[in-house]
Amino acid sequence: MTHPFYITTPIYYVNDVPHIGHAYTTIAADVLARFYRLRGNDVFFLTGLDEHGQKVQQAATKANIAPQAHCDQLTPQFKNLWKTLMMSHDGFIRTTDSQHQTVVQQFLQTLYDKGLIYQAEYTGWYCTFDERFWTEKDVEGGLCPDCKRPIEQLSESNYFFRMSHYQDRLKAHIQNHPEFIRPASRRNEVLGFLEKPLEDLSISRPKSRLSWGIELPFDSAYVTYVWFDALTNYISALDYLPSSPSRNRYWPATVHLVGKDILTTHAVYWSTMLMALELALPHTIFAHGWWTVNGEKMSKSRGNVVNPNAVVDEFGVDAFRYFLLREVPFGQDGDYSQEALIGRNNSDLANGLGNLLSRTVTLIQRFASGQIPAPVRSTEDEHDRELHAAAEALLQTTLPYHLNPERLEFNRTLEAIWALVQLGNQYIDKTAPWVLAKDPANQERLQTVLYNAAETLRFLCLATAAFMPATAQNMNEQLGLSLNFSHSLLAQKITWGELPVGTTVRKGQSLFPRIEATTRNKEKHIVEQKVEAVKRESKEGTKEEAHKDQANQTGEEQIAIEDFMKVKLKVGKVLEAERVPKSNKLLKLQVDLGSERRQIVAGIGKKYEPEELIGQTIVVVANLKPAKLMGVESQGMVLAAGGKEVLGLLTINEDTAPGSQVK
Ligand code: ME8
Repeated sequence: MTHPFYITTPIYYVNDVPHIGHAYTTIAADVLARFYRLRGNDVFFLTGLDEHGQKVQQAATKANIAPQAHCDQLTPQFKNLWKTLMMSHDGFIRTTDSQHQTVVQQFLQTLYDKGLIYQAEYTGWYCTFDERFWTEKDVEGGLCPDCKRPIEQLSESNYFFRMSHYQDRLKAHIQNHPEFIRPASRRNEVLGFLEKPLEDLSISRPKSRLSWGIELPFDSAYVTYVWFDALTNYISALDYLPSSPSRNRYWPATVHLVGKDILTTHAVYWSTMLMALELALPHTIFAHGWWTVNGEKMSKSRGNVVNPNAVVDEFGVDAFRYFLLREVPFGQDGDYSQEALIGRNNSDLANGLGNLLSRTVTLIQRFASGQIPAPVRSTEDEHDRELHAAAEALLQTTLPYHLNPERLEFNRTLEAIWALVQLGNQYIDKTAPWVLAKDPANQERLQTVLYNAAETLRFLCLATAAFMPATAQNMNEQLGLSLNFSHSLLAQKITWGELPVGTTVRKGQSLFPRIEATTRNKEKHIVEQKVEAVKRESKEGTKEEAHKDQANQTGEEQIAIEDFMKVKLKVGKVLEAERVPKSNKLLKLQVDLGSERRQIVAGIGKKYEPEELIGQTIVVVANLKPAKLMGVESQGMVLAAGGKEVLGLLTINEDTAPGSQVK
């Protein structure tokens, strides 16, 4: 019943602390692992560290410590980051583990015994950084064709794996298995690479040049090439990391996730090694794209390496997970910038999902005593049916389709989930429960609407669980559901209408507070206002004089257009609304102004219920000095008709983006 599903990430070099690139692959693997566990698969998710080889030895030498001590010091940095990012790996391998080293030596010995490893003198161009030889024809101007660093000519006796023997078999395998290398563009690249004669692979390094590695079992003067060591991890781990040896259970891997930088080593070296060892090839090797930062290659020397810990501290783990997988199709390159992350956080997460949850819980508390009401089927209309169909299709069809290991369209999956978020918000706007609540004749319809809003969120909880585990759990708690995400909840068909009636909802913290964006803008805003205030004070006297002269004949004071233009009016969308305690007039609104969110206290509580306002597009005076009303800070003013008595709020019917200017 439960198909084994083995997913791996590259094992990362311990030459430095982990960065956003490492986080990316590992997050993608985690989403898959969580999703397939929810689907009832027997998942083994492996990640770990590549601890041998030149890069690590060099880093240790630089730090002036022994390589093993260096690795031991850096390992917790990776392990802790994976905890912070909520990784659910089942195994964490270190290539210095003795059990791993044993398997590497077994593989080497097997190939040696079969005559597939031989010794030969080799002269070539060697790149220390990439730890590989290049042939004369690859090299241009004394530089490594890959990393463009200077390379040197080296001649040494080494051991070679007869990789060239497998060229035709590998080509045929790739041609006959379109799912083997994904995406298709990368498959074509590998096929192109295989058009040239495939050379044998040097799999040894003389200890005189590199001592930090696994010794060849048949010649103690050498250690093995770090890639022979590292690639073996995918199999050696299965012998000792699961609770019982599981090579037969999980091999061949369902999917090796790798960055495009290491596709050749996986598609060619690893595949031919497996062929020589008479082991099955992985089902899919998926090469994802490369992240740059603010349009630039990420590098220590540029000082632009993104530390995932810092991003999570600032924006939260799920905003980070969401951003990385939503922003860019998995096989393509992407650019990371804080602005882009803030934008996604504010629009998709806070205004989208966060808003849907918060308004639904508020509405249920207000109009159904905080308990999920029973729907009355006879009151259903096409809005309900649309929601129902979209939610079921999302879980039953869309997610499994896009998250198929051959496809891995994480961004499309999230787009589809967010289409349901949007539909849910539109459903509340259209059905307007606050209007229904005004007429007892609409009670049954109101119940149906509130039920359906909550039911949509149950589907969204299940749909987002693999991507954003903390958020799904938070939603689960606020909705009073008792979903246990460690169970295979998606193994059975999820049917609309299974949400239990009578469950008590609990308003919790907002899912995605826009702390950083708001604080940043607020600080800027306050500074700007202080500057304005100083300017105003210095002009006070002259202004008063001028105003006296400007009264028109009707007695109404006239102002110049410049004066009017000083008032910055903007379109705002009401995200949240509640009453200010002990006041029957004041409402506290959270308003989306596009780039920021503002809290505005408005004296419209006699005219409106808070729930009526959520989702309304209004007009806000955006450059008003902040003030406190009944102890609550107000960062702007809403426009409404009327004097002492409010007659109506100024709203905009057209679909206008929050933050748009009003003049
Ligand atoms: O290559 N964008 O380790 P490594 C996207 N030890 N992904 C990135 C990235 C970026 N800018 N930078 C790194 C090794 N990655 C070997 C692997 S496997 C048997 C041995 C990710 O520490 C991406 O997954 O250099 C890439 O393949 C991997 O980190 C390289 O990590």
